[in-house]
Amino acid sequence: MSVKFNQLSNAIRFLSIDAVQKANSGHPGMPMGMADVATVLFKYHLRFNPKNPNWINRDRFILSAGHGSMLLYSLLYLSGYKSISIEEIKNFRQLNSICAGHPEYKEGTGIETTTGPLGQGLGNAVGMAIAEEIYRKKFGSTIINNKTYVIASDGDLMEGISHEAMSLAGHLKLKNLIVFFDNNKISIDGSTSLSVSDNYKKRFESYGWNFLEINGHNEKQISTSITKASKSNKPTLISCKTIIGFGSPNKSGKASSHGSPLGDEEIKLVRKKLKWNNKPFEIPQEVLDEWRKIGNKGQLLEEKWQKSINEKNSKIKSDLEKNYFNFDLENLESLINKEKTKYFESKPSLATRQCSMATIESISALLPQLIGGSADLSGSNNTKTNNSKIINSKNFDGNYIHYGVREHGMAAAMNGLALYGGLIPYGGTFLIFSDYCKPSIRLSALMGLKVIYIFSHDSIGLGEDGPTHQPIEQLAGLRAIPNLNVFRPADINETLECWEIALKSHNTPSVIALSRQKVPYINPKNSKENKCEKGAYEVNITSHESNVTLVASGTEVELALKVQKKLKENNIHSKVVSMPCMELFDKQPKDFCNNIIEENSLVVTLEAGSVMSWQKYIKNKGMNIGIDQFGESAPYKEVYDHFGLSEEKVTNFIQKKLRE
Ligand SMILES: Cc1ncc(C[n+]2csc(CCOP(=O)(O)OP(=O)(O)O)c2C)c(N)n1
Ligand SMILES: [Mg+2]
Repeated sequence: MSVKFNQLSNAIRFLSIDAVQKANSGHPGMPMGMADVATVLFKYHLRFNPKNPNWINRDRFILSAGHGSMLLYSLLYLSGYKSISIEEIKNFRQLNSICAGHPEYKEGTGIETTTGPLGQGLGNAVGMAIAEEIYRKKFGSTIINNKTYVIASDGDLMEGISHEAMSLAGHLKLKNLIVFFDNNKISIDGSTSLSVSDNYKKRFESYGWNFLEINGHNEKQISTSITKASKSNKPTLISCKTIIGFGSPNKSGKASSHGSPLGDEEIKLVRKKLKWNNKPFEIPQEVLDEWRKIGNKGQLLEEKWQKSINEKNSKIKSDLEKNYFNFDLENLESLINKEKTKYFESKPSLATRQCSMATIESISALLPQLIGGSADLSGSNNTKTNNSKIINSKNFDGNYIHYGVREHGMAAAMNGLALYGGLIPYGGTFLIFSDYCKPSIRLSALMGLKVIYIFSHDSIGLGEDGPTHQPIEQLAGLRAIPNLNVFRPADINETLECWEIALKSHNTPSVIALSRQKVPYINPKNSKENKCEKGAYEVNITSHESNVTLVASGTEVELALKVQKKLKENNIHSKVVSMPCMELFDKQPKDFCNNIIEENSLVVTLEAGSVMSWQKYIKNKGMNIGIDQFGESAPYKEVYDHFGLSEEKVTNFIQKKLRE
């Protein structure tokens, strides 16, 4: 007897129902509602190979409505991914299970990315779809032609980030992006009519999208819409009218099925209604076989693809492998050293944002994988260089994206670019607007992605634009994020070194905070060693008997050196330490740290921002000099002076402290 379509989708429904019930926690409603759409997608359209989840030309499947994660685990288990066994499904939401509540991303498992924070997956998908266009342009459409499919919920489309991401996708005409909108008109508080009256058709058409509307429980309609979407020259939103908790007599169509187990009694009724006479977690062999057949088709697809590559010239083959799997580290090191030597000779005074631009210009010649961009501040962030080639809807043969004034969308898209594989995204805005990217930065860190955030105008040093633009607490906030390196280089030498570290940090994203104002060259001697790699180093010491240690970052290293000079005029010896990256310093052995910041000296930290992240370095004595109030609008030197960050004032503080 042949297996019916609804037996395939019911397998998803019951795995989800049973896993949530066993965990006594989770979201059954969405997987029950979207099981039909997902089954059609996997059965007839999605090109994937469970035997090789890393196949580069696989279609990407992103669950933006990540709370419905049991939908994804069910699909991966049923179609035959090794990563998800039935035991793992039984362990849903338990410690160390791959079947976490909201999985983010796990390489080689079929979990491309799903999101806890609603809307992020949509932004990631835009980045993935851009990545696909870039690859396709480079390698040709017989080699790269994958689609990016997303399931998004009401909540995803209510989030602000969805507006940024969808608008950018429409502008770039990302035709291989197909979003299924789980239009069940229910969110946690109840009917979506409580809070939203958007006309989705008009909304998406105004973005330049193709809009289709279907019954999300009708196999034929679902399949036809995907075929239509595949042929479109625009991104497509398929609005799927579905019933949340489909099959539950008492909870379907209701918010009560969204985020809690259905309960034993109700589950019995669903089993009866959907004619599913199997025990929990039991999938009839013929249903499982049918699902595995769906998965097994992928191996053939990949083999065919591999053959088409083998038929291409070896240059394309090696480029694809090289570009995708690694990049030229050795050449990067020697390039950085060459640049360091050049600047050691000329010792230029430059704003560190200019230093970053010079760095990008030289490394981008070596690294075609670098994909830059800015949220409409290219000239201020200095992210665009003479080697930047603009990507637009007509031509993806480039390395620079004008993201528009869409910081959040940009950051989420950068995560997607990195997730696709082989590309290294960097993108800029002012440090103050890092707050507008924060949820995505946090996810870069959580997922361990190589994304480089370029945040210029990194302090009150931006001057006249005033307190709305002057970051105070931003560095402290970013430093509080685990697995994120926050760099604040002091000159061109440090900027080159920080960029090198960021490029070599395979599982850690980086923030590079850069100044608007000029800084002098401070590096005392030319060395091949990357001193920023240990987070901090001694810049200058006036005597080994010094009793003051000045620890500063970025633009305040210049101030520290000036204070040191003044102290020396008063016979006080000191050491100046530059600390471009706290996270790296904090990982060094104790001896190294104690040697840099000596216990028995008066430790004074200097940074034009919140002192919060510096408090750990002064123990009981010492001083944190910084700014813990909003800035002021004035020429920057006056603002520095106003907040006590002048050589005279800092020197006086220190002398006073020494007299205590
Ligand atoms: C940014 C963000 N805000 C809030 C939440 C909590 N949350 C999870 S699902 C959800 C809304 C549920 O409605 P919908 O998106 O339509 O999903 P459905 O219930 O239809 O599955 C909310 C508010 C979240 N995950 N992310
Ligand atoms: Mg909903």
